[in-house]
Amino acid sequence: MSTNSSDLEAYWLPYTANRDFKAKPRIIRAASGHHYTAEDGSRLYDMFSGLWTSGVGHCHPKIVAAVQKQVAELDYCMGFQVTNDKAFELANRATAMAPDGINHCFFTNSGSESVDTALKIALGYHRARGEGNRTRLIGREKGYHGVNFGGMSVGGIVPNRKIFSANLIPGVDHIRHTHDLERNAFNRGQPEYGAELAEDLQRLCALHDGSNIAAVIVEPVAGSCGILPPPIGYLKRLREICDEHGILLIFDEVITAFGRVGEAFGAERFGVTPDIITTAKGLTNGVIPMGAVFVRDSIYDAFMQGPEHMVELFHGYTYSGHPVAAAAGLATMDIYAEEGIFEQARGLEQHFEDLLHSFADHKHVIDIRNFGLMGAIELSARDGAAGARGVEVHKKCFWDENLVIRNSMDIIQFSPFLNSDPDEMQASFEGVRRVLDSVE
Ligand code: PXG
Repeated sequence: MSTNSSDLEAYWLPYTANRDFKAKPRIIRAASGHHYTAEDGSRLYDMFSGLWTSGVGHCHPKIVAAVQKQVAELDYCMGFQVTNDKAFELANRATAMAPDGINHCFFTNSGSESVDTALKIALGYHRARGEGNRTRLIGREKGYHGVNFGGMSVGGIVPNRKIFSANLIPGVDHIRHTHDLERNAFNRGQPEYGAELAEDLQRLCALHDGSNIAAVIVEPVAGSCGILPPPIGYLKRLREICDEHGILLIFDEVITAFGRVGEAFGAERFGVTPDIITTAKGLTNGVIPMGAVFVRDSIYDAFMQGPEHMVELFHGYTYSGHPVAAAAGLATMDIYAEEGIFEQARGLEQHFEDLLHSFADHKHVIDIRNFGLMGAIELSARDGAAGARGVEVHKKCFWDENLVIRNSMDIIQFSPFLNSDPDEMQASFEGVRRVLDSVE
């Protein structure tokens, strides 16, 4: 039996073209700060900060030390009925950063679990208040809310849903997406046009009757579909319509929370407070898997009734509030505060935006979108081979320029470190330009 990493058959990679990958694998064996080390020893600059996860850089010494200490002190303890000290500490720290009125959080292990947890909390909340008829869930076209059945159902990315079409959860509908190449192409930051698309929620309230709708879930800035910042005024209008009909508003901030848009939460940056916020990724800087669902006090309070010996919410994961993950989260919160990470991120926005938009005149580029430290360059598709140009750019960046970027079909995406060095950022985009110049 072989056990070395050169035998590639056993591992079925997620969201990856397995056969193509295994023909010429891209395998990382180490990381430090803003760089990866590949198997052959080459050093690569990470233009995606992990997978939106590792905003303060890889192997940050404070997180490494906290995890090492914790795993030797308390590796695990059950999270049901008995739990650990670090989970409480992290809940206190993280909720202190949340918008006013949001002072409770529920721990999960991923963004997908956070989303499904949030949807369940929304349904349970209405039922606890005697509005059990509010069962309908509303997502948005092009939304990404992870891969579990609830999140996939409210999500709006077609390839993710296609083979499960008949198995999605019932009672879900979608408002229209806000992508508008005609009116908003090459816009910097929030698009000027499209606030009126929030009225699509009124259409669904008229169709289903607003009193039957439990919650609406959107990403404040849609990420996975290729960065769609909210049109100016759009989120505020969604909030108003939700209030008008008694619908809970859920912001999926798995990407946007913890500095990616220059504040602790997108909610803060956009000045719109949802009822529930889902997070993961930046909660622990990606070091140990963990997610958290933040809820308004009124939601938590609605569950805290009935006999006190009874479980209020029949939901939880074996690893909810895992002590080692919580220790990583606490160290991450320390770094955010001590190193002024969100301020650094905010300070890099203009430079990042200028670098991205310097590609506007490139022959392959049909749109550029950005907000905070989230950016996308959309390339035109080759005739009859949608996605081929994007993946070629990804691979050439890796092999020819020692750069890790992501592509989603023909959209190339960037998630710089929150504490990027401006010169390194510039040099990395020069590499991307050489690649774009070299592909057909
Ligand atoms: N919600 C949002 C908004 C996300 O971005 C999830 C939920 C699911 O999280 P987990 O931890 O279950 O993967 C995500 C995940 C990309 C990309 O290329 C983004 C994600 C995952 C994979 C790729 O933008 N985000």
